Amino acid sequence: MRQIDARDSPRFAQISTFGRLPHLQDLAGVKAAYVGVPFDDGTTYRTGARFGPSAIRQGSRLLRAYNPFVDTYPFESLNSCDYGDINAIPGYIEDTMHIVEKEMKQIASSSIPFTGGGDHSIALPILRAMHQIHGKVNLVHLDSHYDFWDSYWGKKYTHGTWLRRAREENLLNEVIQIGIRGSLYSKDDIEDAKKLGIAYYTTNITRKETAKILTHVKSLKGKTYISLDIDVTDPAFAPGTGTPEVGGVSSLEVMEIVRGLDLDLAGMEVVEVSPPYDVSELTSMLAANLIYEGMSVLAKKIG
Ligand SMILES: [Mn+2]
Repeated sequence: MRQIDARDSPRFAQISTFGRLPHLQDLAGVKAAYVGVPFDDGTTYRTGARFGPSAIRQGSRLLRAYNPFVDTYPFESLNSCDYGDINAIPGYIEDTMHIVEKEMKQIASSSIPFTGGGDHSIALPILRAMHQIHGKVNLVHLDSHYDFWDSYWGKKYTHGTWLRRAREENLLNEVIQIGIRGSLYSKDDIEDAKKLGIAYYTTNITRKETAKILTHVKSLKGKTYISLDIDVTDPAFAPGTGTPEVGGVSSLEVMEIVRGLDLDLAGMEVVEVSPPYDVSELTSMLAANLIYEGMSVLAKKIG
């Protein structure tokens, strides 16, 4: 679809939608839709990601029609739109997960969703929806954190436990994590990655051996979902997030990884953007650009 061109209407004008695209809930003919999930009751440290979906829209006002790095017009070739937000219920994580699963199943039955979070707990109901549509999917998970801890304070559903639940529910085939770093609760966490059948690359490997990682990703067979926690990026580039870890990749490095994710794509999410901790829209602009790059790679493949 045609976005509002900044040469016709200044980019600071008009109602905020992703990429200045039309807001549509009838997805007939739409190949890719931006979907907001404004929920942050799964956070274990700083809140604020409920404001992520709208901040990403605001951060997308500078996106132009043509992506010269991927050589594509993603919005036009995917007939993209902004679906709006799924109505999360603050304070009620399990009710919200039911709502997200049901609505995402409907959305993903006709279009490929590009979701703006929201904290990372929203990944579990989205993966349940993906499983209902596609069967087991592969997961490419960009994050500074493993996110496969068993529970926090005796509770099973948080933004740090969704991946273990997804494994237990048998929703996933292969899982590749990129950008892992930071201190751990115990050395056993590393063993758990093996037990859960998860291949992971730390930030150090990610920086030195990106080509090797992308070859690994390319070897994945079947539908694959991309889950990108904005905290995979160093907080110097993306300060607006709930659980920052220093020593991460740069915004350019994460963009180049996303551009290299040549996949049979089931969907993509960018989560954990927390605008109250952001500076000068750095984080929301990066999130918007990562979604744009993801759409561009898809457009080049199927557009
Ligand atoms: Mn994280």
